[in-house]
Amino acid sequence: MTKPVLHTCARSRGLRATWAAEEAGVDIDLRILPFPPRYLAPEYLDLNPLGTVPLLVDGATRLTESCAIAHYLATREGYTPLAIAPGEEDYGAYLDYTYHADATITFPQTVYMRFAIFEKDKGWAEAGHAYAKWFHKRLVKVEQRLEGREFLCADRFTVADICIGYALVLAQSVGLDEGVPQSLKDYRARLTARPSYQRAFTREEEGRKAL
Ligand SMILES: N[C@@H](CCC(=O)N[C@@H](CS)C(=O)NCC(=O)O)C(=O)O
Repeated sequence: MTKPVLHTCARSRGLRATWAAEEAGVDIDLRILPFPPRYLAPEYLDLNPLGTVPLLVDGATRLTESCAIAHYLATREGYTPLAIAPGEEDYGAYLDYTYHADATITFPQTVYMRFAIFEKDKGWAEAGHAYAKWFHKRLVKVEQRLEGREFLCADRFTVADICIGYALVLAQSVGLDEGVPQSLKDYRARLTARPSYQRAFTREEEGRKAL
């Protein structure tokens, strides 16, 4: 079997993939790029014309969606406890929270980042802050799901926790933590205390420092 190559930027959504690789024990070739690669590593566009990270290349298989990559790495050689198989209780919830993470939660976070941080001088900061509010309101589903639960699905840690957990990590690093409920901060603290998260974070930081 080939060794999967993960192209990513430290602390980007690719952290979902680096973290999943550590949890699943998949030996990946981690290639850290400067951010944004579109401008700082234009040759990357030959590999991924979108210019986005992460990109996973595994033989002829190529994926550019962080949550799909996390699920792929967890199931590359068959189902593992990190994923939930069809027929198992919480299979639907597992899919739902895994997709929910980027499509519904990280989406308003990135609009906030663009308008309120990266391009705030263009006069769009107000729109950015409106998306911050939208982000906070959208946490209600995860907040309710975790009432009385340690993890999102099947009473165990899964890729759904990685995908949602990353959005909460991002919230903290981009100044969106004020509107995050305490229960979700506690959940994030449980997730980021995992040795596999720590290893993934450190690997990415080492790659970033070596640029
Ligand atoms: N839905 C994709 C989004 C990928 C994405 O937009 N990644 C950001 C970094 S977190 C990026 O590459 N931004 C730089 C750019 O668009 O040039 C995923 O979950 O991986």
